[in-house]
Amino acid sequence: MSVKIGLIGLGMIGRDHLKRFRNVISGAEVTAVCDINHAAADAVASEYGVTAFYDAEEMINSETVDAVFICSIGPVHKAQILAAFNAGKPVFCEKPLTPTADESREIIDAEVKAGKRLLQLGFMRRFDPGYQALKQAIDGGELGDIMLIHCAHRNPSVPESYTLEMAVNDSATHEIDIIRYLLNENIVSVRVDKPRKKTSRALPHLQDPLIVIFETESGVRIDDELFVNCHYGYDIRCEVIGENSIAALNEQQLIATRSLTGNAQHIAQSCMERFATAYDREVQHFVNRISAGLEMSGPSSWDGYVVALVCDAGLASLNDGEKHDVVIPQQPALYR
Ligand code: ISE
Repeated sequence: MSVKIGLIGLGMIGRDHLKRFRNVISGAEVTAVCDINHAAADAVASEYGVTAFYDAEEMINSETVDAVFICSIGPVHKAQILAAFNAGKPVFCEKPLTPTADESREIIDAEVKAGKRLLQLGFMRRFDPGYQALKQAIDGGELGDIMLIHCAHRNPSVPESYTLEMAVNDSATHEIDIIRYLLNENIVSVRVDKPRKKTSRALPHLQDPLIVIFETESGVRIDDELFVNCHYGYDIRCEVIGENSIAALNEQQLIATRSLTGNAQHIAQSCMERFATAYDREVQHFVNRISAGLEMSGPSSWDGYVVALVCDAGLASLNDGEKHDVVIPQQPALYR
């Protein structure tokens, strides 16, 4: 029997997932969509032949949905997640879990009280074949002791609504999660450097690029270049420096073109393009767990909470330029 999905939030990523459910995912169908923008909800509902809702809680409690798929903006995640928990329905939530760690803590407490994992968080990079191969190389020991990681997070441009804080909460959040995933350890400190030079392509309220320095429990040092108006493409780089050898994400295209102008490879222009496979795989994973009657697995609320703690420290550093420590409370047994 097909899992009936209620999808909240019809922005760019919400619409991308809608298409994914229609064209790629098996074992599930979107039966309802919800957006506070009535016209958007009505238009998408009629295009897809599904029910439109304007109120998330009403949709979550409706019998037309078995599972909740949250693609709304971060500030409304907490209320929607807690409503889904109350209705006993599994939840997929796009990152960030919540904009602050305090709100994420409330979600942890509610899930621990429920006694089972009800949520999969949308840290799609964990499902990317490249990052998975990097993890395998690290876990297999062939790189030796890991000392440094160089990351770059480049977007062609960002909309006017993108704030300086979003460089940490919305963009660096991906590196924060993937570093923990790759190294199997927590980040203990964070410092944000604001280079004196800034791209003329950035809107005046932004400082772009930024460099973020993280340190992990064992002392691995990570630098993360956040350059969200790089102009040329959506380019995500990660190079892991081990004592014996170095491993890095490769170029993403299957072919390269050789011509009079040289050797060329297409560069993705959006996260939807660059991480298409990862998105497909994370959503199929969510559906498969529900179909099999299993608890949620993969990136958890706990991961979202810990990332939010690092982001809180990152925002403090963005403000004062100092290094900030991250203190992580004991992990509840549910997430071990
Ligand atoms: C956006 O929200 C994403 O999640 C993208 O993956 C990231 O590259 C971008 O910087 C964020 O704004």
